[in-house]
Amino acid sequence: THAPVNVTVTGAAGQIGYALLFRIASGQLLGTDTPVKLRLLEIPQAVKAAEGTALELQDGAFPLLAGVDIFDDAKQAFEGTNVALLVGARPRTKGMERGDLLEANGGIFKPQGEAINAGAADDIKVLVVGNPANTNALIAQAHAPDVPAERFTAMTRLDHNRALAQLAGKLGVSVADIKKLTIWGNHSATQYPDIFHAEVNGKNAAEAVNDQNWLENEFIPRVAKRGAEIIEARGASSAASAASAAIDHVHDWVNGTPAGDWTSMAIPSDGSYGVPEGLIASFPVTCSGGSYEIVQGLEINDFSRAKIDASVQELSDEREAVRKLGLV
Ligand code: NAX
Repeated sequence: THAPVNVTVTGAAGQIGYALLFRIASGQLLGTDTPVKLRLLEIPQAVKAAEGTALELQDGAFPLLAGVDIFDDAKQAFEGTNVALLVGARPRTKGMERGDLLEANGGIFKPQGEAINAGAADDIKVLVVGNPANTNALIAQAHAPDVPAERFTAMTRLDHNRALAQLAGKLGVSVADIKKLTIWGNHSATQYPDIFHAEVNGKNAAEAVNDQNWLENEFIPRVAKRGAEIIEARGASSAASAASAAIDHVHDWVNGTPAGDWTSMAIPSDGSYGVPEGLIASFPVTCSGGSYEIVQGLEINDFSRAKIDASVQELSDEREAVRKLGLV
């Protein structure tokens, strides 16, 4: 076994936090030979609720859980941390303009970026889940100049997993039969789930589907609007599935993607596929040895190009908006 890995979770008392913490404590984030120390960050009003969750974590008697500490101060919460899951964010409330939303989240992700810069471990890996996830990641990254930029990522794995499930359902196969699916762009309604390079039991998925109408008018909108569908059905937003995707994202980043497959992560663009450098955009990536690489050389057809460009344009607009607010 290794020394305990410090994992900081923000928004720990929220609904994603509640689903996420038990999965981490059980060893599903980093592997079943890696003990973890949890560092929970909450706002002062929610610290008591986080303490309640910590009691339940204790009652889980998880052999890999080496401790739980609770903070309402970012500097302390990120001290020595190896993995940071930034879940807590300011949701959009009724009548809120986009500028207000970005500004409110700037008030959260700027100090958290600074705290990561000041005190996190050298091998820090950051996953932003709290929305608008891509741009929140950009803000945090901008305030952590001493941390390599590529350590800041945002979550599109839930979208990836949703797309896998929809495609498997359409073709009557298991999700395990599908490989090389990609989410491109922003974690928002403009995201583009791409099946043109995906394989189903070794055959091209788009050819296996052979139904452009389904692709355009059912699959893509269903994946992109799945969050709203869940809210409608459940009366609350996706929580356990979001937590599960966060586990998958970090697990694969740390432990690698399987040979012959890739996953989707929103990462700082290096200019690949015409995505402006620096934008935190979702790409097809492979992971190995604790780092990731964008899958290169995929042919992008006109249909995909237009969808990718539209989502990337939205990311550029968000970056422009936070630049104007002085947040990046
Ligand atoms: P909840 O409202 O249940 O929990 C959020 C928690 O964050 C609250 O306990 C709150 O006190 C805490 N918080 C707020 N500001 C904080 C700060 N500055 N420091 C520490 N904690 C803070 O929301 P939940 O359902 O858990 O969702 C969390 C975030 O995930 C939301 O922004 C949501 O939009 C986002 N999602 C992102 C997804 C993705 O795929 N990237 C999917 C699921 C989810 O919608």
